[in-house]
Amino acid sequence: MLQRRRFLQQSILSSLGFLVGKESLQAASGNRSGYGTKPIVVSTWAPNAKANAEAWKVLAAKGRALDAVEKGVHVTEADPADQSVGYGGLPDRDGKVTVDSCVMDEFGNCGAVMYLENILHPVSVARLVMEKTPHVQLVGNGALQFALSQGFTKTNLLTAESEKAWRNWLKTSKYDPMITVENIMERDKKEKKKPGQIHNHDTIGMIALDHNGNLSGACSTSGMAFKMNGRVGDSPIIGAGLYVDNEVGAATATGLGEEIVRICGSHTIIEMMRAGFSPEEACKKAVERIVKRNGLEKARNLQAGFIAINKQGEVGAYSVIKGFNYAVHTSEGPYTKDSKFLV
Ligand code: SD4
Repeated sequence: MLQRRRFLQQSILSSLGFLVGKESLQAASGNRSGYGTKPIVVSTWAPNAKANAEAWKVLAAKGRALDAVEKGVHVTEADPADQSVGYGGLPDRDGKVTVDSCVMDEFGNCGAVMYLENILHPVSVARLVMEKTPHVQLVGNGALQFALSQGFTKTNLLTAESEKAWRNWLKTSKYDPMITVENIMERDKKEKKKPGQIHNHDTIGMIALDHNGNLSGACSTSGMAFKMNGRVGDSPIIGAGLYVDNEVGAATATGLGEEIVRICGSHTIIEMMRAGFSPEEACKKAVERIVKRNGLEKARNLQAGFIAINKQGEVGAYSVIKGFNYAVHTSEGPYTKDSKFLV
């Protein structure tokens, strides 16, 4: 029923557009609550509102969505307080910070770097892989050599705080990517942090729709803390951590990468939106696949969260368990929102 209503809404708006032109259609569909808006930028996790603010500068100046997401992601990559991305990221079990990143533009072009060390802005290297090489993905030392050849310089990404956390972890050496709400609350209490301050999953996935109605996205992470050396998650995998189809929408992910890769999460969401589901419904469908595969009991102990926007600038999100949130910035200003969750 809802689907039908949405379809009718869209058909009416489309015929309006046909009759009175594109600008009126935009006005009609513009900032109406429950409907879409453009330009718009959306990021995984509320603290990434600061990254959105930077991206918004590009969008507000009628710039390209791709430039917006690259600029926006730079903020989080350079922020030592975010221990899941770039500088200050938690290292792997060998004490090495290895970063993964990708971008995708309105033409379906994409680029990615994985298992890259000592580079502050992997998202920009990913963009150059897309723009300057015949390839889509570069990994490890090859990615590093390419970055250096493009003028990037080496930066030690391991901060004293993250090194301390790693040395602390070495005492037990227990890899625990299964994060329950209870665990998070317990850790908050133990570390005397305000609830919600611990974000074991803090990867930035950012998607944007620009003034011209074009979509792009970027994703950047240092991956799961204390992962095996060489491990790569979903974030730099096109179709898993990020997907953009300029006819349909854009989606990106955060959380336990192995689960997101298994269901090709972001691409699944795009296909659901193509089939007529709203961004929120599409994200929910992806979450349902994860939960179905794992069973309820196991799913209760893992987190994966998705955000999506469609071509109209409508936003949606969904996660497996409680605790995922996201940040949005439009011409009406910034806001953050708690995602709905399934389990
Ligand atoms: C990964 N999806 O490497 C990433 C982790 C993440 O916030 O989202 N961290 O699996």
